Amino acid sequence: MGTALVYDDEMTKYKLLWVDPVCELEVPERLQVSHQALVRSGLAGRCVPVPVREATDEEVLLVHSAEYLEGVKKTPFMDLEDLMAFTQQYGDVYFHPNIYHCAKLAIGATLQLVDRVMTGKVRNGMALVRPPGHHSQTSQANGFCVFNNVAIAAQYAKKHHGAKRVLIVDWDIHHGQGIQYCFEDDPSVLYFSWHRYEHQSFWPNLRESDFDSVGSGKGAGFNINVPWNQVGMGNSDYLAVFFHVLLPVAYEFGPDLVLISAGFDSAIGDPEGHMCATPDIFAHLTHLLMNLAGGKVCAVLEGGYNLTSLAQSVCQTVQTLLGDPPPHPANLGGPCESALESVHSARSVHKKYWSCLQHAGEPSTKTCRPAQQDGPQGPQSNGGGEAQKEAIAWPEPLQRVAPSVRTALVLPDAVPCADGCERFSPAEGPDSMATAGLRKHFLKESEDGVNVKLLYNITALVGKMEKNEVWHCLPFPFVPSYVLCVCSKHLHINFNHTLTYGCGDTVGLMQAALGLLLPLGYQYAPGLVLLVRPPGCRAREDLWLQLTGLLQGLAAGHTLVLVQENETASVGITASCLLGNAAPSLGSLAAPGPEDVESFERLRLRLQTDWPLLQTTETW
Ligand code: X5A
Ligand code: ZN
Repeated sequence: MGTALVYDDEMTKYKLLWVDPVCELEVPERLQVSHQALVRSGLAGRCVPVPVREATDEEVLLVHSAEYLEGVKKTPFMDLEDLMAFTQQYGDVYFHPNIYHCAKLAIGATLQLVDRVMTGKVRNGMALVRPPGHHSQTSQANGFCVFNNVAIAAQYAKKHHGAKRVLIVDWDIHHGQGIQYCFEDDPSVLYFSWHRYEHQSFWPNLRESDFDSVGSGKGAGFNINVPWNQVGMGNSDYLAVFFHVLLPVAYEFGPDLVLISAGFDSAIGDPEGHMCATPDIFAHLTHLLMNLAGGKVCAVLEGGYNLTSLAQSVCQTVQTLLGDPPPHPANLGGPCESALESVHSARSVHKKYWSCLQHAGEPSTKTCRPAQQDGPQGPQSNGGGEAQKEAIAWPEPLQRVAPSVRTALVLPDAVPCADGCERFSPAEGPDSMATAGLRKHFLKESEDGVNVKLLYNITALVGKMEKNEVWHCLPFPFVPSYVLCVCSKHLHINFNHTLTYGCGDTVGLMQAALGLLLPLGYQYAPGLVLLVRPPGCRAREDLWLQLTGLLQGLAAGHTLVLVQENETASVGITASCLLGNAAPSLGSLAAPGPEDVESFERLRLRLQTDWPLLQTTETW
């Protein structure tokens, strides 16, 4: 397994050859700084390098028309004047004698990645490409894009790897209308996009970028647009959309492959996006997708025009693909009113297609505000080229240092240690004082037979996690109530009952995990996640593994999992999840029971005043 990195500096070898303020942002340095940052941080060295190739005509034709391909094929032989004239036919794009070559490499790079991931040669990966793809359409170039790399990849995965369902997550700040058009009536490809919209006043100014474009015919419900009607959206706004729109639907869909249209113009400092989300948020967006499709995630570069924030965001994404747990994101105060309006609109319009959204409120009547009524704080841009270059500063993401031990296990001597983990047993056992302390604080008098040594090991392990010497651990065997007092800040959510005996079925629990547990956990910002495996949850093994995987996003990866003595069989797979391996896919999920949904909604409503990340509607 491993993480593929597909890159070739040939794709830096085209640029704008005339003056055009609209296109001057799209420079070769975008690719250079992204790749250099990966090399300098040591991340590139941890990836599996995969060579690019040229796409074949047949592959281009999976999405584009023969006439358009023939047209682009002539561009390498054009002089400047012809190139300018050819460019004129399209919007916000430029041609260069070498761009056709690069556009074929950009597709080829993406397909190489899909091949490696779909055949299991690597777990996941990223393709750093230029030109980007998501705006290009059957017969036209658009928005710096020549061929639609990600749309072609989705068709290719279906055709050559038998993928039945492909999820495309487009977190670029522009609407990938080219992808939307391509799969509008196709239920096998779920396209999700958020984008700066400002009531249609932002490029590409399309009516069909609004939340009510849901797809057509058999594809109705398989196109999800979340328009941002104000600039300045931040980490909470992005996470709220993931928790309350994308993730529930994605888990219900159950993709065989996740493609990310990974544009980083949605990050802070970008001259196109004017958003405020910090680069580390991409670690979380990536992490939250990594347990879908059995971990088959391919990120493909789209936009991103602030070279500093672009490079940082690319590093955050790749480091997360490599399996390092994400650092806790800053500024999680909760989503703003405008973001909640977008969340609410998307949920309402999709409730008839997705059972996870069946409790969403009715469509709001006040969503069609006139364009000029924007909030007071938003820096107004006219969508044109003269964006004033105010310097925006943000702290560089902290280096995510990997501890020397990723996953430690405390095990009875008879149980063999799982592959890739370290058996933890401190050289020194507890001295008599420590023993007395442990007994006094954690044990009742009647519990004489308890293994004080094991208890001591667990506390020692937590101490190591506090010092970042270990990320995850799995002590065993365990008697729950003893350990609760060990950590200074913990969030105890009791899933045991539902997980074991379930009023809840897998669907209901998964939806509760996404819509309740994760938002609560993110907002609470625990220093340690204590995950207790309930007795007899073996029938729910895949659900257990999903939880184990997802919860590692919470405490910078400091997860303490407690397993019962008679559950030896689960140690190996649980440990594998802690090591960063994806949980197996749950497949597509059926509708949750109405009782589950109701109690889940009641709880969410009750808690949302204290925990704003739980909100899904603006307050009127
Ligand atoms: C890929 C991408 C943006 C085009 C903006 C044109 N394109 N105004 O980010
Ligand atoms: Zn973009």
